Amino acid sequence: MTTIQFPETLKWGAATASYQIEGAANEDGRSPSIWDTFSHAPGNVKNGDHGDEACNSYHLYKEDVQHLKKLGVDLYRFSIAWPRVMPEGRGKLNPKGVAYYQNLIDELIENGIEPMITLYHWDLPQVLQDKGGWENRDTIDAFNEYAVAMFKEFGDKVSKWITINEPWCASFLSNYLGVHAPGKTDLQAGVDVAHHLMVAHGKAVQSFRELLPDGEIGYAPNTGWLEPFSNKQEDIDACKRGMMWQKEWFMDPVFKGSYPEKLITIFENHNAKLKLEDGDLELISQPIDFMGINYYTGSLGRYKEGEGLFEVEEIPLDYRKTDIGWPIYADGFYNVLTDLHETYGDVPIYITENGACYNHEVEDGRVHDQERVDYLKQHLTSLHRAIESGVPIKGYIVWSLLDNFEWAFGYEKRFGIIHVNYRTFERTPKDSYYWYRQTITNGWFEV
Ligand code: JJW
Repeated sequence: MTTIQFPETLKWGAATASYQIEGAANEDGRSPSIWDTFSHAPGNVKNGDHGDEACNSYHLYKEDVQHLKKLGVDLYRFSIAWPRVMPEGRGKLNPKGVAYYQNLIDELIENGIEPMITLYHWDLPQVLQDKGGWENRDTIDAFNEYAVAMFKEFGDKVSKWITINEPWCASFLSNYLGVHAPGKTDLQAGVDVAHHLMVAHGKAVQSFRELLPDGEIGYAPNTGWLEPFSNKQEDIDACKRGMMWQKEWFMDPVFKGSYPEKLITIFENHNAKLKLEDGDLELISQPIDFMGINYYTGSLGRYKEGEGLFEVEEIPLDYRKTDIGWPIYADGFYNVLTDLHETYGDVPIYITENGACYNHEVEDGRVHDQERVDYLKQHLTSLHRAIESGVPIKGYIVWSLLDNFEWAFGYEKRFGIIHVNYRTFERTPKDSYYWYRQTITNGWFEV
């Protein structure tokens, strides 16, 4: 037996996002988001699922907070639904929407849990999409207005903030690959949205410094890991190009004040231009307090002529896959974290998401999700190795507290450490919940 021991200062958490758990889509003055539109249009989401009811956390938040309390986490990462608090996209606040988050925050604090707020977890107000959404630079100002309002409403009680969740998903996956809302397949739209999201991030950070100088703010990019199939230079280069799309494209502008030239050229070769305006890079590269990292999967990468934008094919070999089909690659997690540290220096890191999809059901009141426990053990071992290697890891936040609406996969794919019955909304903690609770209590586990 080997003991994997974590520093006492490491913060433990669990995460969710508004559209995935809240439901109450048409209650108390919430307006539709692009995900309401997208999920209600046939063919976009598995089984025609949508977030109208989701986990009903809008009404069951007190029960959810009790599950967090028993779990013993330091942090709860949740997101605010922009169309719930600002139904017109900008301007007037909706008092009932604001009250929901005020109540949730109070409930968390009373129970000894620190809130960590994500401002944008993909539910853009549809009224803004109707004017071009993130392709339109006006949305940058709208986001700043919304962010400032939230800093003013909740900044006295909440010190940890995340601007944008997974900008790669919100831009390229949503506007070039067409998988997520608004479902476009246009590389230029992907490049424009990616850039505008980052400018919006920078603008919100600037506002944050004025309003909440003592708080902490960051963003939460997602990245996998591609390990070169061989030591051939063509495989090494292919993996670098593939990684650049998620990693350097969204991190160089923040930490180096520039976009990777290689990628600008590749986009240009596909008729998509990066449109920079004066001051954009200065805004994006303002110092932030931490970087959030969302990590789930990785594989081997090999050069293949003409394969995708970056001429790299992914080879999962015989790695086991989770129930969503993503290869389990825990070494990639260690590789990403040490690589980020080498590339960008001592920026504090929170793992803002890591977790696994397994679709176990309830049997006699229990959910035996040993596979999820194994996944968490493997990835927490990688995290421990990264900490031992000097990567400044501040916290680990599991995705997700609850089974929930997994975007284009709908309710079929379960990531929770708590099972949700979508008919009754009953919550049943899984074996992984109890394992995580024990690990948090101990500060260590054995492998
Ligand atoms: C799909 C890539 C080819 C969420 C996808 C890539 C290939 C056409 C999980 N993170 O629910 C989905 N998640 O809300 C945020 N992260 O397709 C939180 N990334 O398409 C979780 C990535 C993802 C994806 C899903």
